[in-house]
Amino acid sequence: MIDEKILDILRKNSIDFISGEELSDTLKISRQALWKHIEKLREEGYGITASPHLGYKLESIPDKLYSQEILWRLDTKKIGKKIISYHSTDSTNDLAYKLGESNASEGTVIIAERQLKGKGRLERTWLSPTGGIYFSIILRPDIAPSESSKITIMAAVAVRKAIEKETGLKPQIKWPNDILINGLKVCGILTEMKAEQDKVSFIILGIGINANTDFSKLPKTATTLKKELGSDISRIDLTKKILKELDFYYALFIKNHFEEIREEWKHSAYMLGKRVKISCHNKEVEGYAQDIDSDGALIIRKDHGFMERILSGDVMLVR
Ligand code: BT5
Repeated sequence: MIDEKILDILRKNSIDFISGEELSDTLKISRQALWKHIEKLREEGYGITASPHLGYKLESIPDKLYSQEILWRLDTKKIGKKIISYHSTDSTNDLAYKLGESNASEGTVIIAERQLKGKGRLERTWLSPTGGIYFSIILRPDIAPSESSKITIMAAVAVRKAIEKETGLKPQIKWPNDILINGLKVCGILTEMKAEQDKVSFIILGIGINANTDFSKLPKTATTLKKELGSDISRIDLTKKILKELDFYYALFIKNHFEEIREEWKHSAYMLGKRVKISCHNKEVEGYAQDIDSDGALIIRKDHGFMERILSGDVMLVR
């Protein structure tokens, strides 16, 4: 808490030095204790200049996914009111799931610099080296389990928008859970849920983004924002933008405005109108990707005009 208060005061006075006396008086701690806190913050990567006559000044902040950095002026209503950050964990989805079971509040975010056992769908692996952004959010929507795929659609729309706003890039959404740039995967989304009969008790929305990740550590089908832009991005700024967009689109979703979300999805869909092959539940379906319906299912127009509705699966473009 003291560290956060120090950062708060230094940020507000970022143009000038603030004297050690003023700082320690405001925080009601000794000058010696203040110095220890400053040293700790410097070890965490904060650039704080200390001058014997002038006091302290914040020169730079580290690009680490510290909760206090993401929370600074975040200004969301629900998503990210509480953020817990880790340097390393097996899977943020697993941690969030445990918290979900212990009644953690809706919107709580678990974020990590890297994951040792990052999860994709169907027990696949999500490679999660440092430089990426890996986080999971606890959601408690009042919906039936069959509606949960709409959450993935909502999240894809929000993340796509945030990446576009932050970087100027134009990502596309590949149904159901990928965000692509130039046909390569930059982000994956994994929604898991706990449900009782016909009601969801909570959903864990997990999002992994290849931000400044070392490109050579990822599969050939992947790209990173750094590679696409030719320079590092601020992971803190991007994370804040994503949480803000999620706050906005989740509120729309809760107010039953899925139709608007669906329209936006369609504008940036990767393969609508194209011929695709989908693997789902040990079968393959081929045809033209026609639309997504009001449940977030993909509608395929097969040869001879038959329509098939697909709730989940892996889509490949047929060339
Ligand atoms: C996904 O699965 O795309 C969901 C990924 C969700 C990751 C987040 S990170 C935070 C949270 N905590 C977790 O443990 N998970 C979530 P799927 O559609 O099944 O894609 C997995 C496939 O993508 C793998 O089989 C690889 O082929 C490929 N892949 C693995 N790591 C990748 C990466 N970093 N970038 C791009 N592609 C990757």
